[in-house]
Amino acid sequence: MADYAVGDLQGCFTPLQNLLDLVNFNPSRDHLYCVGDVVARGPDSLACLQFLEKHRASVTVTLGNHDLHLLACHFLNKLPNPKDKLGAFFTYSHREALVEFLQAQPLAVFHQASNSLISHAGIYPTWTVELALEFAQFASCCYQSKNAPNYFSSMYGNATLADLNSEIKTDKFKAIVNVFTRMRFLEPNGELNLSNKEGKDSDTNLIPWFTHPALHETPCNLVFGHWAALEGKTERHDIIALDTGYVWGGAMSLLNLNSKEIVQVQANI
Ligand SMILES: [Mn+2]
Repeated sequence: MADYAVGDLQGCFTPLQNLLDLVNFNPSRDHLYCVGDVVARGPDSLACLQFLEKHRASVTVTLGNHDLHLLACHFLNKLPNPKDKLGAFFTYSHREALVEFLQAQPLAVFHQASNSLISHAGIYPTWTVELALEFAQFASCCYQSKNAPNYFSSMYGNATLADLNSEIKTDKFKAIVNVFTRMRFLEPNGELNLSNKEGKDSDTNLIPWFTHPALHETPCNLVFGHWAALEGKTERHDIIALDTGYVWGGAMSLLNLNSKEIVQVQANI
C-alpha cells in the first residue's frame, strides 16, 4: 500500500499512465493525490478526467485554477478559453458524472501518514494546518452548494487578505480560492501578487510564498503544484513543488508521499 502525489497533469494522460506503470500503481491498494490542474492546455483532458473518475475511490484531486475554470464554464454556460483545449470535454455526452466528480473534490487535504498538506498553489505562510483546512472546507461548501453558479461567477479578480475574514461569503470565497489555486508571489505588504508567473528570483521586490519568514518552520510538509517555472526546486526538503511543466516540455513528477522518492517522465520534444 502506497500513497502518491502527482504534479499538474494539464490534460496530459500518457505520462500519467507511464508514471503509474513505473510504480505499479494498484487502485485497489494505493491512493493517488493530484495536486490540481488535471485539465487544460494538454491534448487529453477528457481522458484524464475519465480515468480519475473511474478510480475515484482511490483518487483525490486538490482543485487547481484550471479545474475551477472548467467547473465555472460548466455552471455558467460559458465557452472555455480555446487555449485550454476543452472542446472534447464540453461535447462529451456523459460529462455530468465527470463534473460531479470534480465538484466533489477539495481545495486542500492533509495526509496524516506523511504529515503533509497537499494543495494546488500552497498555503498562505502564516496559516496553521487547521486554519488552512477550515478555509478549504468553507470554499468547498460554496462550490458544492446549490448556489455554486453564484460563487463561480464571483470567483475571478483580486481580493485582499482582509477578504479572508469577510462577512460577504462571495468575497471570502474568492480570497480563499486565490490563495489555494493562484498564489505564487506575495507583495512586501503580504498581499498576493497574481501577475508574475516567472521563477522565484524574477522580481526581488516580490516574495515567493514559500520563502516567507513565517515558513522558516513549516507546520508540516507542504506539497503543491501550479508553479512550473520553479522546475521543482524550492531548496527545502519539507516544501515539495511537483509541477515540473510536462505540458511545456518539462517533466511530470510523481512523489511517493511515504518515502519522499520522486519518479519523473520527461516530455519528448
Ligand atoms: Mn495552476
